[in-house]
Amino acid sequence: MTDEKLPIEALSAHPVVLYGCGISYFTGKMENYFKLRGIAYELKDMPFPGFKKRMEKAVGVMQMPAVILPDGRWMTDTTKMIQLFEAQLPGDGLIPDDPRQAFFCYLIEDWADEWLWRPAMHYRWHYREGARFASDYLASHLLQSMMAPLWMKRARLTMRQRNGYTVGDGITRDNVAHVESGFMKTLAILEAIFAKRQFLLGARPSLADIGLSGPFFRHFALDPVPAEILRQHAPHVLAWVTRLWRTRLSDGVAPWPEAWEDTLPDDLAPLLEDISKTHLAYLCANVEAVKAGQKRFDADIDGTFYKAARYSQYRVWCLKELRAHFQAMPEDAQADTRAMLQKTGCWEPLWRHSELPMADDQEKNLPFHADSKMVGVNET
Ligand SMILES: N[C@@H](CCC(=O)N[C@@H](CS)C(=O)NCC(=O)O)C(=O)O
Repeated sequence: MTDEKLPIEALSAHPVVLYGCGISYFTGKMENYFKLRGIAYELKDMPFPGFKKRMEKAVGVMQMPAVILPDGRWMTDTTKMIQLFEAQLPGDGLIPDDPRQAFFCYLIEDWADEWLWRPAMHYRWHYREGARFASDYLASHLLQSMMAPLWMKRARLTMRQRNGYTVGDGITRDNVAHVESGFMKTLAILEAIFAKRQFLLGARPSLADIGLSGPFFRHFALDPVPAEILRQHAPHVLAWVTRLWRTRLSDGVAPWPEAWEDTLPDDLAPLLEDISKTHLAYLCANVEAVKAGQKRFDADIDGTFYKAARYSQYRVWCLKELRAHFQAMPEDAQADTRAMLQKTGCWEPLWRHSELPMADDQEKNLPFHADSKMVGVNET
């Protein structure tokens, strides 16, 4: 973690600028974080194509969102931005003091960021209702300065997103049913959890909830097709989306549960099993592809074949980060965590590959500079 200091005092007088857009996954995650933490922000549309050069110059990559601090510094990557804020903001925040609880927050956040991205993009761009809604929004908010008729901007956006993130990222006619049944399975697990308690770990919101807000706030609870699924099958999940959005730590929230067993109630086990079969299996297949220098790879995920998915150098780093969080724990906490990971099938894939194909010092300067993007839509 960088030791650069954030201008914490200035945050009370000057809002940070959040460049992104009102239907974006990671912008929505950052908005939930800022609201919960009481950090004032001003959301601004990230205008294309003009913003690209500015952002690449400032932080190395073009992706949403970008945060500009009151002192003018730019940041990117929600995961590392949140960790930096959490390390420097005063008071109890969103990362539990108990390292075992914290580890499961990091794991759930990573799964929500990287795996649930796939069904979120599928439901938005595969269905005509979703693609119409999102392409209209994006064309009119982000592509205003582009000289082309609206229909053409919308068609180009839809094609870009499908080529980049749905059919172009391993989803085929044969596995659409798996993407959707996987989503329904996850939803059923979350519905059972939120029918019983307010937030993932209990009565207090944590980093795990913020991670989950990425896919849910601006995608599943907003896009026409999944939003109707939520209304019909997961009303408690829908209630959690709005609960998180209106919760402020400053209004007083419950303390962290004292006993670690209370934090990881039995009903989190099915979630972890799901994470092991989907996200961790995918991360391992991605490691193999990056090692072999393959820009595209096929993967068997939970018995279903994903064809020609895009490699991701960034997601190799994600796996490295999860391991680093585990290794940073004291030994007794490692033992408890390991037992839970073994019970749920997460342990083996976490360590399957002893060597990770990382670039030198990869992502070392996040959140002020990024070396790679989640997937290189324009690269392959
Ligand atoms: N790891 C990054 C991911 C950010 C990201 O991928 N954002 C999407 C939009 S929500 C994006 O800008 N993708 C780049 C593209 O489509 O070219 C984060 O946590 O901020």
